[in-house]
Amino acid sequence: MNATKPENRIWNPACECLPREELEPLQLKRLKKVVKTAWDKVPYYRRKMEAAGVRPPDIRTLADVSRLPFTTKDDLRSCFPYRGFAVPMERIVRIHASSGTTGQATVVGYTRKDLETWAELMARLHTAAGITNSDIVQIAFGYGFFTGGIGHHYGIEKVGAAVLPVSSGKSERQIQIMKDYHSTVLICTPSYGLYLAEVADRMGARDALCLRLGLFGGEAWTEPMRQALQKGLGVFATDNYGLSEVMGPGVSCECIEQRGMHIAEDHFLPELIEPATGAPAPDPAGAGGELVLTTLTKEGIPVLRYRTRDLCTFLPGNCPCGRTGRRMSKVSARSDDMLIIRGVNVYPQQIEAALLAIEGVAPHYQIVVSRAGALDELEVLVEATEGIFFDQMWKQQEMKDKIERRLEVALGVHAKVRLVEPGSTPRSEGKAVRVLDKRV
Ligand code: DLL
Repeated sequence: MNATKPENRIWNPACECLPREELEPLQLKRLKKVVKTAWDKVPYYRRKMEAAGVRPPDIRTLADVSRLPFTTKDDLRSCFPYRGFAVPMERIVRIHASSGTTGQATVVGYTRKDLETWAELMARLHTAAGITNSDIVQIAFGYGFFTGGIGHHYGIEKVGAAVLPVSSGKSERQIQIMKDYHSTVLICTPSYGLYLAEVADRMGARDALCLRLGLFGGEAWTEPMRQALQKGLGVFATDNYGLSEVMGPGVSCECIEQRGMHIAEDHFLPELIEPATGAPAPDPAGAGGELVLTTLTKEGIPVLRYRTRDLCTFLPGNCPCGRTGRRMSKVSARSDDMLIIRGVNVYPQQIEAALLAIEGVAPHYQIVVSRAGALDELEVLVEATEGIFFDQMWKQQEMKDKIERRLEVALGVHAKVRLVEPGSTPRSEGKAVRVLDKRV
């Protein structure tokens, strides 16, 4: 059963509900300052700005941000390890880094003030999701260079709830801890949350859990996945977004309305662009675009116009919760996750949404891309629920045909479906790897 919607609480109404006519001058003041700091203190930024023919005094309005050059992950990699820092090492008190699995790691340094800002943003996020000082919060994100575990940790402490700093992995032990310590909140990736629901079921522990809230982030997930998490864990599930290059979690978060993630606009200036051209997205509330972020207050590593590669839209209208921060939709995909199958663009999340809308399909799947001669082949391994897989085998062909038809309508290209045994696709303890691309 889904948990009930929590009460609407706001951690810092003075900042989170700031009227836009006050927010924008504050953003402009901070933007000018961060651009000047980047120019003065980080030779890399000065070179890029000079090449683009822009200097700090050219930033007179918020719209002038578009005159600044973009920063990409490769740019940050080129500053490895510390060349992007804008303060001397004596002022850096924490270092995080990306995992480096896809290339040179990107390194982020935080001053004491940056850590205070981060904890404040996390406290806003946790309060927005319904956490109070009575909660017992199990953090099942990895602790370490990854920003998920430690980032959430300090926000929970600031709110005054009790943290169980369990970190990720050892899934049966996670469930045992949930039972023994009466955890009321679970924080992890959505894919790990689903796996934990499955483990709880297997252990017959579901009814012994006291979870009421689930805060999920770190990877893209769909609305049907929210339903699966809410049902599987008995939680009220909210999304939260961030990236290590600009801070970690805390950039944006859903409130209890579950209708888009409020961006902490007093600390990050968001833009939406067309990924192919870099021009402003023509229809931010419709087709949307790639999110670009500029940090407005970070001291250790200021980041100008970071291309996140995350695709989303900006939601129009005000949120009933009272926060004024612009809301971004759930991230629909990463532009670099796009698969081109026989000339058609396919995103893993389109497959997820189509699959989970079909009854009898478990929320676990894997996408395999291969090449047969000159043609790309898309195969989706889909786990059927136990009832269908074991008890109603005659239904399997019917189910497979139904999924293939649904996928073809959703994707515009044929995908071969293989129904596989429950529990047989890979489970993740962190971010799920959904695509196995055998072409590369
Ligand atoms: O994943 C920070 C984080 C930790 C956010 C925990 C939320 C919770 P990175 O490892 O640098 O940082 O990965 C950042 O993950 O560009 C997105 O592609 C993806 N991502 C993060 N949160 C979400 C989300 C952390 N809620 C990259 N929805 C980002 C969709 C997300 N994608």
